Amino acid sequence: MSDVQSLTTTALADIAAAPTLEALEALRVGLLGKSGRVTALLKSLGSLPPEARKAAGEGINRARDAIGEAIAARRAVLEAAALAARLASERIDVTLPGRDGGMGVVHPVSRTIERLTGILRGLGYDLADGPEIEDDWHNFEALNFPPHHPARAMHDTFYFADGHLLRTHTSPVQVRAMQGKTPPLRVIAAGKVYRSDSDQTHTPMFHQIEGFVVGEGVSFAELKGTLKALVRAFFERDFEMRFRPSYFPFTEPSAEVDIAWQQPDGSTRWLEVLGCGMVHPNVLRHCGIDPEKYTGFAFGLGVERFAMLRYGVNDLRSFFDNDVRFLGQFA
Ligand code: 2NL
Repeated sequence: MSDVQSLTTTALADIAAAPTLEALEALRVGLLGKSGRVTALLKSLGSLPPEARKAAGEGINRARDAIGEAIAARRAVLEAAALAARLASERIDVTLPGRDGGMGVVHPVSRTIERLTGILRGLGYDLADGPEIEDDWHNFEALNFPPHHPARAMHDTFYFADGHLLRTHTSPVQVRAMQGKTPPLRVIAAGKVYRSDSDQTHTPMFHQIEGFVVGEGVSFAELKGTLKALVRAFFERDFEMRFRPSYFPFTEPSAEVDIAWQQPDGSTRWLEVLGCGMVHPNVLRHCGIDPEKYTGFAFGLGVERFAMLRYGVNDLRSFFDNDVRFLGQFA
């Protein structure tokens, strides 16, 4: 009996002093586990004389119950302390202000489109929209590109297996805007175009803005006046401009427009900024407009080129890297 008494006294002291849940569990296994000391005492009952077994058994059972209760009580204390420590370490101050992601800015390509379309809307043009996945007819045929004509090879076209393609210019939008309409028409189209071309000055996707006017007696003189007004309003400066003869399948005559651009060293050089011309009679016919009654002019420009000139960007590809350190400068 004194064995049980001293075992219990030591066990209760150890349990009360157990510093961690792991230490407490080790004590439990050592006392109440399969090969624990209390378990061993119970097993030893059989070697006692029969008349002593009952009292000894009751004593050991009381010790076992007392030890079990002490372990449970200590575990509750240690668990409460562990929870409190965890809550303290993971404490979140919900009254702190949130981390600010910063204010976004409009992409310089979008800003340029907004500027150019804003100017042209002020000149009375309507804004048209159309699909980026086109068919051969709207992208080429209607625009007077004959089948197998070498001008098609100038547009490095992305084709789908079923013969559809990614539009190589915004002109198919213009075709759709002409179809079934009665002049006078003033329409602009702006958006993404795709050509399989990638180097310092070409990206496989870029942006175009095109405009056309179709009506009775529309002339090249009006085209020149319109483009002078557009360039002047966009750059907020006057430029010397020249119209250089060129070729597009969809216009005749055609011209490329250069502006006299001031270099940082003070000298000027001619920079090509636009393509334009009088809408080819075949294009009008394809769109259901009578070329004997109506004429039209049209022009097209690369948005990134205008953005680079206006904002002084020298690498076209920086528009598409999505580096916020670059984009953030256009706030
Ligand atoms: C360029 C040249 C141009 C057009 C686009 C056009 C559209 C129709 C009919 C006739 Cl529906 N023309 N668009 C005309 C001349 C030039 O773009 O260098 N773009 C970047």
